[in-house]
Amino acid sequence: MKCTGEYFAWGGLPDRIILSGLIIIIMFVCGCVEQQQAPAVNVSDKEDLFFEGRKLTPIEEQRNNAIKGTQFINKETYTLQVTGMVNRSLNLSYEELLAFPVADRFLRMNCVEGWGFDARWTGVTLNSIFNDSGLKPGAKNVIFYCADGYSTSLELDYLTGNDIMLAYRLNNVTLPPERGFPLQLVAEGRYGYKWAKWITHIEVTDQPYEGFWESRGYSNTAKVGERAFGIF
Ligand SMILES: Nc1nc2c(c(=O)[nH]1)N[C@H]1C(S)=C(S)[C@@H](COP(=O)(O)O)O[C@H]1N2
Ligand SMILES: [Mo]
Repeated sequence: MKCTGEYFAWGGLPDRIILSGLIIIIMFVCGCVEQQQAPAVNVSDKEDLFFEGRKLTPIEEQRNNAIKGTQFINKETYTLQVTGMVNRSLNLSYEELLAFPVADRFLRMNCVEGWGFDARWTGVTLNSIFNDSGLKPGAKNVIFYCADGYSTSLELDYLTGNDIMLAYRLNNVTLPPERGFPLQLVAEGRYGYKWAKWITHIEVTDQPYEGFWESRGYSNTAKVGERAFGIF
């Protein structure tokens, strides 16, 4: 250690203090730099914070809600079943879902608890899926069954008329597991409890249906701005 030895031989006590100080500062700075190094991120997986000129709520600031916590679904083995009053039942893989025409929209999600957030939603419309499956005359409702046992339903006319989508990307990143990977229903204009996550099965029916929260007293229409529970 020629260099260090020379410094120590040359320096008096104040120099040593200054040198030690410098070394500590350098170590500290190096430590900081090292801590700031994030794991390699895929640039295409970087979250969008603006979309079509509008500000998005960062995912970190978006709340989430689930009756049984996060479900972890294996992309390789996952399929979305489409059954009931369709001409042809479907069993769509994740790759097949991504291959449909892409819907991409700015929309707000509002939970009945009073919180909400603005996000960019990207996915496949139910119209695209029903275009493949066909729909039998007389079909009225669509039930969404989820991996955690949750379920909810919506009127077929609302879903087709508003070109409602199943999202697989949120703020332009793959839907995170806690947010419903692989699919969350983007129930525009309806309360959060209609935004089913971890959807595994869609059933088309002519029967009325009450989902998890609906069978516990929450409104089955769940329109944002309308009363969602009891008389309040
Ligand atoms: N499968 C499943 N989907 C669900 C729920 C749930 O418990 N399980 N909670 C609903 C409720 S009450 C809300 S407010 C939204 C919250 O969506 P987020 O977690 O993406 O913010 O998810 C909805 N979808
Ligand atoms: Mo909710």
